[in-house]
Amino acid sequence: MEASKETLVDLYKTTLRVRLFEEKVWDLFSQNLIPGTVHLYLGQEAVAAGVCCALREDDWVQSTHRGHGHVIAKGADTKAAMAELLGKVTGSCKGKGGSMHITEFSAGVLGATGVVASGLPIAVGAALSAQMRGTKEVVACFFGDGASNNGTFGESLNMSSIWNLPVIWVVENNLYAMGTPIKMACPSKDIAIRADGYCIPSEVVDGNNAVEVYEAVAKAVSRARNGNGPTLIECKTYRHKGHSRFDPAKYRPKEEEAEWLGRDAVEIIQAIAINNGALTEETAAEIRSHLQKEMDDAAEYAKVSEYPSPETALDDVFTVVS
Ligand SMILES: Cc1ncc(C[n+]2csc(CCOP(=O)(O)OP(=O)(O)O)c2C)c(N)n1
Repeated sequence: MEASKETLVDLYKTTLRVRLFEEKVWDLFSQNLIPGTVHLYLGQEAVAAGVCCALREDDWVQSTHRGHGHVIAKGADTKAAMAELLGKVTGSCKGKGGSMHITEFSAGVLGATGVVASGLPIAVGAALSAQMRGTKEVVACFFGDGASNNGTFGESLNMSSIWNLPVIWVVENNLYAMGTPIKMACPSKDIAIRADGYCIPSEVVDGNNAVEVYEAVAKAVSRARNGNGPTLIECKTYRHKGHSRFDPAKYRPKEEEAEWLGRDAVEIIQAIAINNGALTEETAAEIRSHLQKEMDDAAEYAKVSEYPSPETALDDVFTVVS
C-alpha cells in the first residue's frame, strides 16, 4: 500500500510532533518539573507515526512504559498529555497516571504500563471485543524486543492466531532491553521469525523510516479489518537517549550509536516528502514552527495548571465488591 502525498505530509507532521513533544519533555524533566522517571521515545518516532497514520480514529493502540510517542501519534491533545506528565489535574488522567501510565482513551489509547509485556494480553482482549462487537476496529500493540522474551508474548500471539483476531503486533526492536543487548537475549537475527511458530505472517522493516513502517502496517490493517487475522511487524530502531532518567547508555558501542544517530527519523521522512513533491523546504519549516509553538503552549499550560487536591486521591479508584 503505497503512501500518497497527503500521507507523506501526515507522516512528517506526526513524526515531528512526537519528536518536538519529547524534546520538550526532556527539557522539563531536566528542570525537575516531572516527578518520577521518564522513558523517552526520542529516536523511535517513525514507528509510532507509521503505525498510527495507518490506523482509523476508532482503532486502538496498546502502549508500553515508553509510551508518550504512541499517545501523541494517535492524536492525543498535547496540553493534556504534558499536564499529565507534570502530575497536574488538567492531565489526561487527572495527573494520577504520569509518564508510565499516560493514556488518552478518547483518542483510542487503551493505556500504557510499567509491567513489561503486560500490554499484549490486553490487546488480545480488546481485539476479541472488537471482533465480537463486529466493529471492524483493529488494535495495534506496541512492545519492545525485551518484551518478546516474556511468556505473555507466546500466549498472546497464540490466542490471536487461533481466534483470528484483528491485531497488529508491533515489535520496536531498539536493540537493547535496559542494558541487555538483543544479541545476548535472542538467538535469531530477527524477532519476526518467532511469528512463524504461531502461523502469523510477519515483516521486518526499517523502524526509522516512517514510510516503510506505514506501508507494512497498512497492509496488516487491511488483513485484520477483512477478518484475516493478526500480523507481526518488527521495526528495527534505536533510542537517542539511555533507557530512562539519567542512564548515559555507556554500554552502547560508539560506532553503533554514530551509525544509528546518523539515520534520523525526522530527517528521513522530511527528505522523502520533499523528494516526492509533498513538501518544500519552506512548508516543512512552517509545519515545524507551528508544531514548536504547540509544544511551547502545552508546556506553559502544564506548568500553570494546579496539582490535584488531596481530597480527590481516592476518586476514580475502582474496587470489585463481591
Ligand atoms: C515484568 C517486568 N520485568 C522487568 C521489568 C524491568 N524493566 C523495565 S523496562 C525493561 C526493559 C524492557 O525492554 P524492551 O521491552 O525492549 O523495551 P524498551 O525499554 O527497549 O523500549 C525492564 C527489564 C519490568 N518493568 N517489568
